[in-house]
Amino acid sequence: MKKELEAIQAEVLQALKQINTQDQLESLRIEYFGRKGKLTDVMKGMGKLSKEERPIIGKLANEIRSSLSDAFEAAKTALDSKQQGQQLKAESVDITLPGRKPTLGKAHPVMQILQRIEEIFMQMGFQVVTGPEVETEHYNFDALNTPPDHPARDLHDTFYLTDGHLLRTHNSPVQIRAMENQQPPIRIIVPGKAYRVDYDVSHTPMFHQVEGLLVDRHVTFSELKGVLVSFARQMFGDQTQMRFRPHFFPFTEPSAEVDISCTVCQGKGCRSCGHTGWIEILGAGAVDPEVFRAVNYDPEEVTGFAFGMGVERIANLQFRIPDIRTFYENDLRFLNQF
Ligand code: 2NL
Repeated sequence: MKKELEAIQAEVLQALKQINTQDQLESLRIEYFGRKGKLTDVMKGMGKLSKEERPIIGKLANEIRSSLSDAFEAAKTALDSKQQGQQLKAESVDITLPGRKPTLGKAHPVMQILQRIEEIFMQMGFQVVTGPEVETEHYNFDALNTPPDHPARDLHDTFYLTDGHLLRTHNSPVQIRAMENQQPPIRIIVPGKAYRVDYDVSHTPMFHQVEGLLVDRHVTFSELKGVLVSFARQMFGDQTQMRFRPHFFPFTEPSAEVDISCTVCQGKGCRSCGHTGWIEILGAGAVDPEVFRAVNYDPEEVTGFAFGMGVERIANLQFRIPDIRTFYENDLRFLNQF
């Protein structure tokens, strides 16, 4: 039995040297120390020994058992640290690699143009004013001398909400509110969103407008012209020419549509300007006396001019985009170009 025990000890110590994983170690432990293990089997046979032999073999068995148990413990520790070393190596980070560049966002192309327009008018002394996008018929139409049967009021053109509310179809209502709240002189621009039932290459149901209003004593059409020419030359370049074509708006009299010399061909005529050399950029006029009466200004005392422009249209010209709907598809491949 002594020989058997010593043989087992040698066997186990030899086997431990071949162990590579925790699983192998555990199988080996079960093979010898488990309920049906080889060492356990030998120990079970101790009952058959004589009284004299039993304490000697028992002592030896306990010593072997305990020394093997220590050997297992040592093997386990060695495997643990080997495994940890491998894991650290596998998960190591190369701190000399360059970092990932954070992508910086920027203003939407329509906003870039809007900001530039604001900058130019602010520098000419205009204050930037904003107001509600949900309006009443009074502020959007009545106060702007737009009769009840005017086509602009049509359900097909205006987004009507409940309780007599609507989405403003232009930014003029903000200017009506500004006139109600302060006395002349007034020199403001109103940037922001407007809404119309319209959708094609040059119209989206939501679009951006900048309207401008100047009211004081003795304001004339020539000041309107001076302000607009100055704006156009700063926006489109020093060589830009401007022309006023007679037009009609309910809220201005006289009214004009305003063209600039084509930014593509410098007025020579090309496909962009329909071979006319001119491109329409805004509408303008002298404020109609009826509009002044609606805000309790005396048309005998003050005069003024107003204008309105579509921002997407200007962005279109500046960036040469054929279809303005692409501004609102939010395709980053498109937007990242600006
Ligand atoms: C256009 C034309 C225009 C105005 C807007 C205005 C506002 C008040 C009084 C008088 Cl409070 N007029 N606004 C005047 C003329 C033209 O816009 O084609 N916009 C895209």
